Amino acid sequence: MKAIFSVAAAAMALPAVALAKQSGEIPPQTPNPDAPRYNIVYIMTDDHTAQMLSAYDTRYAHTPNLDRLAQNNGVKFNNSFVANSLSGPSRACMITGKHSHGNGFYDNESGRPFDGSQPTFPKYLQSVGYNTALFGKWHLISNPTGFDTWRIVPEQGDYYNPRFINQDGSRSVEHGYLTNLITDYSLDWLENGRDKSKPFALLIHHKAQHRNWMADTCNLKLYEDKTFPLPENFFDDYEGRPAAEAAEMRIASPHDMDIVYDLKMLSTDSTKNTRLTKTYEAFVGRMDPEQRKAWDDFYNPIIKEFYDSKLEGKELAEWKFQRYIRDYLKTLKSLDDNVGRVLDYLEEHNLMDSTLVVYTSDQGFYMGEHGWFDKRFMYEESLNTPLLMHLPKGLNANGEINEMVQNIDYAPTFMEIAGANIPADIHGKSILPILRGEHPDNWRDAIYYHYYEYPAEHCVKRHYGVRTDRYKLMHFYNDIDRWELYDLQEDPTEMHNIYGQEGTEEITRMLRKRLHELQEEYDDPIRFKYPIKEN
Ligand code: SGN
Ligand code: CA
Repeated sequence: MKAIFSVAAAAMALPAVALAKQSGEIPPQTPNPDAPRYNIVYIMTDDHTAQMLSAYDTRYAHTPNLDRLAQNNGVKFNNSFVANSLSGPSRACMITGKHSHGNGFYDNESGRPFDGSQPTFPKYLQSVGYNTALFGKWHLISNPTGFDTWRIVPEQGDYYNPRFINQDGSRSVEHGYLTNLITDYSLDWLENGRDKSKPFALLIHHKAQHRNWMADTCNLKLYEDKTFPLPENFFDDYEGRPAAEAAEMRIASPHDMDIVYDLKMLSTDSTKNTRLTKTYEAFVGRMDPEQRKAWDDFYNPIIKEFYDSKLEGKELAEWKFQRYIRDYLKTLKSLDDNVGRVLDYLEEHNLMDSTLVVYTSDQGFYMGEHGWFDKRFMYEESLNTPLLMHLPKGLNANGEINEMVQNIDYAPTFMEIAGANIPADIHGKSILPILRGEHPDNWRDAIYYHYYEYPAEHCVKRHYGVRTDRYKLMHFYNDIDRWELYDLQEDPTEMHNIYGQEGTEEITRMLRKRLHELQEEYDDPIRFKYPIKEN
């Protein structure tokens, strides 16, 4: 769907980051002859949150294939974070190894394309002899660079009979369900497309689990007999958190979570049309008659029951929550099955011992926590992103990893594996030592976060912050000037903003100092606009 809000004005106000620094070719490489040069399969989904992955949380989802990744020669990261919890910006951080101000891609809605001439990890891998490919959601406006082969979906992509942008610049529409098709193209490249004399890096980028959670017809009937637990802070009153209160991502709100578009309650009575009915009609309008019949056969009885029941208030909010979780899980079933197809292929072709398989998402997501869906905030559910890896032979880490890692770390990790030279201006750190089973003493003790897309859909105000293993300090700025402080040990659901409270002076001072140091280390120009003074 097209952006509802224009952030052109806001985007113009963004610092014109050192654009000159971003451009440029890969410097001549002196490849490390001792590098392990594993193949890399990087599977990234959209909006798949750890609460909905059974390796992390068994309350809702059963994801046996994803869980398989972390079992036997696999690892699960318990402290895995993004640098900017929004699709395009997160992808730009991942591919460059730099925070948003370093790669110049701040937000989705301003329409400013990613500068594809800047160094990215696929280019480094290519330059040391890797064969590289990308299939699926890209979301960086400019066409991909650094890939020998690519095929992407325009913008957010379509679940059914999706449009594709092909490498030769042509566009096509393919019949089928997107999660299956992206996997088909990836497996076909592994089997028939790649240069088998070279190590490879394959990036499989799914649209699933992005809104509006349209499941494949074969999975529609799943989970209808299940009632899922509401998060304990579903009915949050946002006390002491004005930025949270201002956000427009409440499941209970008819404006925010659309009964037709999000929950598929399309009525033949046009007086029941909503803000997003037309968008929904366009989506289901992509289906062929057989797909549409299966869809209508499933949803029509639910639609009738829903409008007959005339639910209101808390009952309606809880009903919306249950439908949201069910649709999300039905969509997830395809994702888990398709990750299974990739693992099966790698196993059947004896590639598991030589291939690092990474599974992650472009960010986490709210599944009713604080009453929300969507992401963007530096609160835990959307700051976190799932991260599971199958490790090839020679990497001896096993089980759970507690070091704090961030999506800016993937690029330097892949570069080190390939034997490329990690550039000095990269922000991330290679996690290869951790994958070898080491616990480096000087590993980071805090992560930095910065979100920019405002004013925009969902109305999440700009903010930056620091998170340590126990505390989080955030500053919401722009049309607000509010600080928030959480003790994650005492208050893991972040309901009590203790900033300014008696007894927090020392920890606040320490966190402000750390925040300032990180802004200096990463050279974030925001520090000149909001200098952090000792309090
Ligand atoms: C779309 C969605 C939003 C979502 C953004 C960003 N609206 O605009 O709900 O926050 O994408 O998501 S929709 O009506 O088009 O579904 S992101 O994952 O791509 O960053
Ligand atoms: Ca996303």
